[in-house]
Amino acid sequence: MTHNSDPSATADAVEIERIARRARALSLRTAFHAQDGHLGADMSAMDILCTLYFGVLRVDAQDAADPDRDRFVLSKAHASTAMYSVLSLKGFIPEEELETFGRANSRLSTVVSTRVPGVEFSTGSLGHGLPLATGAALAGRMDSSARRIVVLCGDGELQEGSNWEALMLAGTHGLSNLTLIVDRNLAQKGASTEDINALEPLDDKLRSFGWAVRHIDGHDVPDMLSVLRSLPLAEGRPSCLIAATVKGKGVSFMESDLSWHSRRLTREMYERALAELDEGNVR
Ligand SMILES: Cc1ncc(C[n+]2csc(CCOP(=O)(O)OP(=O)(O)O)c2C)c(N)n1
Repeated sequence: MTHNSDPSATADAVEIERIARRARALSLRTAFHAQDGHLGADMSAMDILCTLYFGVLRVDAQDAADPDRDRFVLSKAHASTAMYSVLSLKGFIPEEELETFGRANSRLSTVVSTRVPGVEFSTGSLGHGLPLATGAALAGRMDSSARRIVVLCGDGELQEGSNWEALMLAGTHGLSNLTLIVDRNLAQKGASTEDINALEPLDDKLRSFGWAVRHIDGHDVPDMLSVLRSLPLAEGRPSCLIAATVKGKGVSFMESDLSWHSRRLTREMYERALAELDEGNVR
C-alpha cells in the first residue's frame, strides 16, 4: 500500500526498519527473561513506535525537558517492553536496564510510568491516554507552542467510554496539534473486537466527531513516515490514523494467534523468534 513520493522518507525507512528488528529482539529478550509482558501487543505496535521515535517526534534524550518537545502517550501501556526497548535505543535508558523488567523495585513495570525517562504520562488503565493527550493538546495551544501530541491507543481500548468524551472534546476544539493512532489489529484480550463490542464503522464515527481520518498500514514504514511528517490531515481538525496491524507481527508463530496477548515464551520459541528476526546476537 506504499504510495509515498518523498525520497528522504524512503532512505530513512530502511534504517527505521533495521531499528525495528533490533527493538523487536530486545522486547522478546526482555519478556523472555522476565517471563512476563504482552508480546502480541508489542509486535503489533513496534513499527509505529520506531517510525515515530526515529523519524517523526522531536524528542531528544539529551534535552529531555525541552518544553516544546513533542509529547507521545502510550495509552496501550501494556506494550511496555516495546516502549522500553525503543527508549533504550533512543538513549533514554541504558540497554542493560531492560534486564530489570518486572523485578521488585524496577522502574520498568508491566505498564509504563513516568518513573522511566522519556515516558510522558503514566498509563495502564485503558481509556486514559487519549483524555490525557487531549488535555496536553489544549495546553500546547494555550502555550502557543509548536509541540505536537501523539497518542497510540489499542482498538479494544476504544471500547472504554472515556475515549469518546475526549474524541468529542478534541473535535469541538479543533485540536490540529493532536494525532490519535489506533493500533487496529482487530484483536483485544483473547477475542476479536468486532465480536465483543464492534467498533466499525470506526472511520465514520470519528469523522462525525469532527476528526480528519486516514487509514494506513501500521507496518509500512515509508508510508507512515510520509503521512506522519505531513500532519495534520486537515487544518483545524484533530487527526486520526487508523493503522491496520497484525498482533504479533514479525514472529511467525505469534502473528494473529490470540493466545499471544500475554503468553510466555519457552526457550525454544525464543530462539526461533530471534532467528526469524535475524537478531541471534541479542540473547
Ligand atoms: C480499564 C482496563 N481494563 C482492562 C485492562 C486489562 N487489559 C490489558 S490489555 C487488554 C486488551 C487490550 O486490547 P487492545 O486495546 O485491542 O490492545 P492490543 O493488545 O490488541 O494491542 C486488557 C483488557 C486494563 N489494562 N485496563
